[in-house]
Amino acid sequence: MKGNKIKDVKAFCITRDNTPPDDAVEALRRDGVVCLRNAFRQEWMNVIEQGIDQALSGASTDLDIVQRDGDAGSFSVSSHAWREVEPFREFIFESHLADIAWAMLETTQLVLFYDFLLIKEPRSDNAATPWHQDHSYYPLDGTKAINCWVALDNIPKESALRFMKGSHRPATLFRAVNFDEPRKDYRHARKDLPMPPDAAGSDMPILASAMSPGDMLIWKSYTLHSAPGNRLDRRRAALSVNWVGDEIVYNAKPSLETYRDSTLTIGKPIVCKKFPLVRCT
Ligand SMILES: O=C(O)CCC(=O)C(=O)O
Repeated sequence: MKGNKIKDVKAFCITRDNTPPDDAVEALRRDGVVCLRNAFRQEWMNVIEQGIDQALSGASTDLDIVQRDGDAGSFSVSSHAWREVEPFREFIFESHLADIAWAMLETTQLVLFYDFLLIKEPRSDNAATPWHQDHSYYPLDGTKAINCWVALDNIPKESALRFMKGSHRPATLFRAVNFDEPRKDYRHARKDLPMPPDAAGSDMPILASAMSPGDMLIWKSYTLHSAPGNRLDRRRAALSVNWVGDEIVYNAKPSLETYRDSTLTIGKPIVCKKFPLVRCT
């Protein structure tokens, strides 16, 4: 970051019919990340909170709760819970989320990839997320993949996600890093890939924005991003929903079970029961 001042992520309001303005689509294309303010009202936040209660009390079968050395608070990570957690299913399939994702991804086909809940409890200071790109973890070729990250709490800029502006272009794939122990290799890391660039020594513009509940960040799966731990005395939580579109095909590279299914075929789209087609023209 080389003394770089962190600038705001470009922010937009969704239109009255719950679609993103063209400028937001253009900003995502250019910067690799965009913020939609007030994308979801309190009613949808309440549905997500019901989902969190269920996910944390046993409904999510892929849930990790971790407490880092020296931290008073833990952090919880749940993946691909929509089939077990009814309120998450309701939010993903019955809110206007898919309409927004469809427009932002500029795709004819919109496929649900997985949901991801991340709760950094108060004073989980060391629960930092290292610089990475989401695509490094996916067994997928193609570039039409986005993450729709809905803030559930007030998040000041110093606790917010950070992005390297424009780092999704060209679509260079970097090596997956180990979130738990960044100095050790990630178990599915592809050693033929370069490590992500070191933001500390880079003069690439860094973007970050304070968020309010219901605001949503959308970024491309090749955009480099990171996040600090939660030094606040309150929760810092988000539910993100990841989508893929046209030209995304399975490549069978080693990955977590979350991103695979036994029915997938190399070189073919990933549509199946686990990754359903949600919109198409
Ligand atoms: O919210 C965070 O702290 C990190 C989220 C993230 O990096 C991701 O979902 O890929």
